[in-house]
Amino acid sequence: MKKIIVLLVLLVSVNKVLAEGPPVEWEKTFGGSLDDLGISVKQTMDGGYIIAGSTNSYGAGNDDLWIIKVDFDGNDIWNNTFGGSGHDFANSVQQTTDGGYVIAGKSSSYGAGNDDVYIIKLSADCIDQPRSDLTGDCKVDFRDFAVIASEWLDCNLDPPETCRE
Ligand SMILES: [Ca+2]
Ligand SMILES: [Ca+2]
Repeated sequence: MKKIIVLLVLLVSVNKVLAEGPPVEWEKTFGGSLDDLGISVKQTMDGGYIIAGSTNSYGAGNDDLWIIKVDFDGNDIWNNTFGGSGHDFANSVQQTTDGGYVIAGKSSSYGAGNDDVYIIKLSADCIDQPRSDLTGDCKVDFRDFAVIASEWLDCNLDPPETCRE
């Protein structure tokens, strides 16, 4: 009886080891003919993903820090390289509460010599800017109201259009 239980336990654990993981929803590659590397990825508020890494295929020469924004299905929304003629890498990326992004890495192109800490802050994505967004942060909130209010005040409470040249 003991032997049977041991055998059953073994079978169950072997089954666990051999179990397949979840199915692939999508997979993508980004890059050119030289070395390109993803280091950090995070899901973003819009359901897409932000990826940080480095590219030798594009940019200013040697490795450049490479940021890629993809949508929910992994389609490239935008991408950008940062760095100079030296070696520039991203280590980590995440979205910030203002909808922008902050990236940490290292750069030998800039700074005091050899590798230096390299931090980049990007503002929020603004692919569809609302018409009433006057502050350029891609959303309509009290800051836009403050801009309108100050325009009316500047115009002695007449419609601001009448004060514009
Ligand atoms: Ca490549
Ligand atoms: Ca570079």
